[in-house]
Amino acid sequence: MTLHAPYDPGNIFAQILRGTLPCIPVYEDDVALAFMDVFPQADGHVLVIPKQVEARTILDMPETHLGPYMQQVQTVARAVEKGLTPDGLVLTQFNGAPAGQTVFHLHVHIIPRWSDVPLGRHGDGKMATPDQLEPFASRIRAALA
Ligand code: DGP
Repeated sequence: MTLHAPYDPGNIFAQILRGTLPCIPVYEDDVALAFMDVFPQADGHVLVIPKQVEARTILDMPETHLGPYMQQVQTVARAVEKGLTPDGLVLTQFNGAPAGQTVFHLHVHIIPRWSDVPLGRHGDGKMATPDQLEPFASRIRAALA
């Protein structure tokens, strides 16, 4: 995959947006959907993706959609902080395969950090089960309520 390529509507996150693949959601409005990452680098690792756009990377994102989307990234980041009380939060966003991107629909990772817990590697590790993810999702949802 190159940095510049046509948007593939069959990508996993597009399927999640269409409802043809499941996810564990924490937040949704007209602008963005946030859900648990199934390969979490830490407990409570959330992905926030924009809706109503076919943007593979930050470079493709229409300017008029970027501001509202980033506002919702902040909304979810605040809820992760309130719900899980981590010591820190890492936000990451990869553009192009050489940069580490594996799913080609724009997304921001929100990764809680605790001082004494090492960060898991990006794109590594075991797939988490819904039972493992749901307790963190419900605390984030409660923080958004
Ligand atoms: P990136 O490598 O930045 O493109 O991030 C893609 C992330 O998406 C990665 O952390 C793993 C996660 N992921 C991959 N497939 C799925 C899936 O089917 N569902 C969910 N919830 N996350 C996925």
